[in-house]
Amino acid sequence: MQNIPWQDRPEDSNDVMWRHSNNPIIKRDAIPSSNSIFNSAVVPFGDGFAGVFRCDNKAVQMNIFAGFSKDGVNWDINHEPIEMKAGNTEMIDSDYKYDPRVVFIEDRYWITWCNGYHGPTIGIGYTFDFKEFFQCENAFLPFNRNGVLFPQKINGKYAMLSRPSDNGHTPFGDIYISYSPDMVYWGEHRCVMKATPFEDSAWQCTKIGAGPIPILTDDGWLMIYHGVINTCNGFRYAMGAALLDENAPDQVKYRTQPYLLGPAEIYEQVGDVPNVVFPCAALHDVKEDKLAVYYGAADTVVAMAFGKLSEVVQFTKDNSL
Ligand code: BMA
Repeated sequence: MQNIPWQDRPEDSNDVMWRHSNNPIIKRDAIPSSNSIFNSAVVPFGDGFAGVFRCDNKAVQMNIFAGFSKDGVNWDINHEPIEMKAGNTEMIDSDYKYDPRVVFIEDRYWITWCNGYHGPTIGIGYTFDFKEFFQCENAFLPFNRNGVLFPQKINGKYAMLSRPSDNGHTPFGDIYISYSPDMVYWGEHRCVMKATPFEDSAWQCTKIGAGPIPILTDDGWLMIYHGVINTCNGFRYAMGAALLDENAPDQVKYRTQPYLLGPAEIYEQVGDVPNVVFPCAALHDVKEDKLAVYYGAADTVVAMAFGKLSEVVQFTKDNSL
C-alpha cells in the first residue's frame, strides 16, 4: 500500500486534528476553466491516488472531474469533466453534479454525488480505471444530498448514508441510512443522527451531513461529518465525528460535542462561501495510525487535515454528547 500524505502534529498544537502546512493543497484555478475546486474525493489507486473533483466553471456550472496524484497532495486534474456512459440504467439525466464521494467496493470504484434531477438527489456511478465512467440509477427521490456509501456490504447489502433536504439552501437536515441488494433499489431507511439542540452543541444544531466514507475501527464505524449552525451571517460548516455500531450503523455509540475542525484559517473563512469546512474524503493507515482528511474550504479550494486515527476515536469517545 502506498504511503498516505502525512505531516506530524506541529509542536505548538494540542489539537486532535491539524492542518497541512501548504493548505490549501488545491487552488481554485488548478484547471483553466475553474472558478473553484472544493468538496472533492480521493482514493488509493495503482501506485498513487485517484480522485473525483468538484470543479465549478466560470459560468458556475457544477461538474465532477477525474484527477491523479503520486503523493495525494499534488494533483493533475483532467481539464474536461467526466462523461458518463449508461451503467445499470439508460436514464442518466443530470443537470449538474457536485460534492462527490468515492469508495472501492469488491471490484470497482463507486462514486456518489449530488445529482441534478428535478432538484438535488443522490447520483451513483462506477469506474474501474478512472477513465471510463458508468452512471446508475439515482438512489433516491429528490431532494437529497450527501450520499455516502459504506466500504463494504453490511448484513449482505450495500449501505448508504444520506441527508434528505429541500431544493435550496436547506435550513434542516438529519443523517439517514438506506440499504440496497443491487445498487438499484434502496430501502430499509433508518434515522441515524439528528441535528443537536442548540444548547448542547450549537455548531451542529441546524443540519448535519455525512462526509468521507466511514472507516471501520475496533469501536465501530468512524463517521466524519459536517455540522452547520445558522448565524446572523449565514451558515457556518464545521467537522465532527461519530462512532456507529459495526453491524447496525443506525445505532450511534458516540458523537463529538466539540467539533474536530472548524473554519479558523483565512482560506476557510474567506471565499465564495465564507466559513465552510466540508469534508468529503479521508485516507487512513491503521498500522501507522494515520488519518488524512480532504475538505472543501469556503466553497473555493481543497484543504487537508491530519490526525492520529486512535486519537480521533478516543477523542470521540471522551467528548461524546
Ligand atoms: C451545501 C452544498 C455544499 C456546500 C455547502 C456550503 O448545501 O451546496 O456543496 O459546500 O452548502 O455552501
